[in-house]
Amino acid sequence: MPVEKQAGEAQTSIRAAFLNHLTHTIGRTLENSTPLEQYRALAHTVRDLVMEHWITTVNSYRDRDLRIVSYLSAEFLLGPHLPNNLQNLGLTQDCTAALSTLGLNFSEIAVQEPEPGLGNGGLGRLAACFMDSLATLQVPAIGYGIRYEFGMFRQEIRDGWQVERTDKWLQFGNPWEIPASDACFSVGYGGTVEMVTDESGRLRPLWKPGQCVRGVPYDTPISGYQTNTVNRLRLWKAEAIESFDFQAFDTGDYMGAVREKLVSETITKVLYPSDDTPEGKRLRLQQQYFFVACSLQDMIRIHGVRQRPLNEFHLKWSVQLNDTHPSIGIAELMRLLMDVHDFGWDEAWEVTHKTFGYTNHTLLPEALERWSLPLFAELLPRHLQIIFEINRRFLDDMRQRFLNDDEKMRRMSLIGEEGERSVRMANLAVVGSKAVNGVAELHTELLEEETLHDFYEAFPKRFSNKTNGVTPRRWLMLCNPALAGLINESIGTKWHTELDELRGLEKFAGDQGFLDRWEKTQHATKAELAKYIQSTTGIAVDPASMFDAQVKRIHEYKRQHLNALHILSLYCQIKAQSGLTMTPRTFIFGGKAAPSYKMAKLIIKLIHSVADVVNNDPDVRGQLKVVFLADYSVSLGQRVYPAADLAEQISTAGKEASGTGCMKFQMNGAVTIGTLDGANIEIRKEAGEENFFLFGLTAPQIGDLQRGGYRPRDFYERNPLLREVIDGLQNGRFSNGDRALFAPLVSDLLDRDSYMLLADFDSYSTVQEEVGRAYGDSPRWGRMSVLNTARSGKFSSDRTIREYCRDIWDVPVMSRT
Ligand code: 26W
Repeated sequence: MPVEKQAGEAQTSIRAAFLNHLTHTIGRTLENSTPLEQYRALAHTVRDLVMEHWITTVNSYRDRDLRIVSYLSAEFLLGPHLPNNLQNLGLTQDCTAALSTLGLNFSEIAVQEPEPGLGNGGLGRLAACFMDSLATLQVPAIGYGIRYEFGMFRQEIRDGWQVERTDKWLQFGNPWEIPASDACFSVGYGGTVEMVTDESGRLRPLWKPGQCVRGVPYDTPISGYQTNTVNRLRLWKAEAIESFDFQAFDTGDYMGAVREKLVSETITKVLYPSDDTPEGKRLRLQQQYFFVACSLQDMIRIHGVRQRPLNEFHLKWSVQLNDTHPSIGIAELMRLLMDVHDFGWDEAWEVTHKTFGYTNHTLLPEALERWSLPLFAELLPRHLQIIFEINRRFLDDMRQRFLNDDEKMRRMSLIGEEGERSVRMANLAVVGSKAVNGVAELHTELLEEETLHDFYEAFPKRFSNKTNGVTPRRWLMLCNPALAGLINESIGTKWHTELDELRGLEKFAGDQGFLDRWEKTQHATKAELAKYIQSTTGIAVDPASMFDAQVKRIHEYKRQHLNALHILSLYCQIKAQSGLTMTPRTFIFGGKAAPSYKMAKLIIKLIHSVADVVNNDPDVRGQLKVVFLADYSVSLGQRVYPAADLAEQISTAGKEASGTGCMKFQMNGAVTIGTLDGANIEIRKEAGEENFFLFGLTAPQIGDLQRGGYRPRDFYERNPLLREVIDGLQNGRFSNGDRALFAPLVSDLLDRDSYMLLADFDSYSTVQEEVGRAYGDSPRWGRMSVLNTARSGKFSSDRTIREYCRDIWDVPVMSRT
């Protein structure tokens, strides 16, 4: 049959190409190669196939001459490329078969891939899901970011504490990237701005930077699912302009010449591992300006290649700012247009403010970026002038509209005057963009009504919501092949690119035969995770127990410690009532804490202490197990999401902008226990109230309680179980008698409790009891699980990207039907 013949051909050619790369690219024989070398040969093999599509994509985009989406993001948290690219090419099976004819195991080779961890968490992973959907929907798009030499730190656990290790992901080269030496640019810093007269006799500002570095682009092909489209992710590396300063060398200052190189390359050395708390560090501002300056120069270059005048820049580009990190781009585009390309102010502003869109990703006030004025003036003197001028014109305009409401002007100013004067990047981003969006309904509402309220009043039409999504290709098909297979058998494969099709599963929710298969599949996936847990932590867990997972950055607002308090309360109950039986549960935690975030690190220690107590007490009779999986990453997420029964989304209401982990869990059939926060609200609406475990105060109730003088100690005093747990933390019961260990946590909870754990504890515990009962009722649980998957269609990043394309970017999306 011709189809089989084709499949045979694919296998043969993969096998030949693999052996060829092993010899000629890696320099090894099959017998003498390590799994890492085999991975590298295989990566090259697959990359070659992707590259062929890339060439055709570039040509087709050129012919279509469409507007290009430029996604500017300081983070892209891609996860492993190899399995994803194979899946997109439809070659997973052929590749697996080809390798097995050589006696090799695909999975063993694939795990060798070092993960490109170029992001902290949600924001970076969202950028990666968006790149996947853009390619799959065949939207011309370029992702621009930073090629950090060291990505997110590797987390080790020593005696229950987090220890950070450098992530040397580039140590053995990166087969997925291609340096593009034809598009290097210079980026200046510091120096002075002088007024000079140009040839036409005009007086104009001229920025003379004190330092210059070179940006070198590294391109990673981003393939779409079963399309020929391959988009480009262009990440910039900083290098010295002259890597060898001959003048310095001639005069004998060899060390000085090399130092110059080191200083320049520092800019893209390392990803800042702080999530939500901006470190007012000079290097971070340097990074932001670096990648934005390179990217805008590159866009202008491409615009020139397309033979377009620059006053049409906004017609050919839509530039999305992934949070404020790249928002200096607004001042930079103004500068390029005026100082380099001779535009007048109005002409430049016309182009600039129609070019950008700004997505906000956080409501935490401490996470809104502000740069101290002296630092800004020192690094980017010309940009500061431009920002002052944007601000002057903007405030003049606002003063007229709002009749000299000084208080309002003070709040809206791009320059903060309280304490040390600062540049407010969110205000710059809103003023300089045509569109502003939040990432979930509640989040957008809170932006409009609170955080950015003055701006919303001034420009209501500029604001919209774009609820986040995740790519079902990685987060269901790739990570959960067993469940995906069952779904394919039941409803076909259209859901791969039209996730709403999962609705077709609803009709099986009452079919006991189907539910049995569903459960069997889940059980097998859980058994795989159990094996991983055993091998990495030494802890034996039972796949028949409920897998209750909380994997995400460790942060007080995400309240991993609420989960821990609840586990301790179950433990205390068991200790008080010997023989007490409860639904067996395995609590799975994973996540990194910012290295400087003391309380988050203490929460990691707390989880380990809880694990020590609970896992080793024979009275528990194995009913509760607690595991912390070290070094949470995209690949580890791919193991956890498919194996979870219960997803913990328990942030303080009003604090989680959206959350995207919740969506990955839901797609894989986990049921959520959660607050009315972020995307939980929409997940519950889609899944149906009866298929979601809701607890806790709402955002308005949290606000009221906070304003009315919240007294956490009252909750402690009223709830004996809570008191027993907190007393135990205080008196060393859970820390081998160490009373000092958790003192900072306890005193924070009793005296401040900014995230209102104690106020929500009661409701959380009650609902957890209900969860336990529901899990014991397998037909009920199975039904809830199937319905969660069936109703997760909204949370595909394809839907999100379609909305951005329609409402903000104004670009067409290819229909696949
Ligand atoms: C400069 C310090 C800093 C670093 C990162 C401040 C803020 C951030 C990000 C905005 C944090 C982040 O990743 N936010 C998350 O974005 C996700 C994607 O929209 C949301 O789903 C999460 O709720 C939000 O916390």
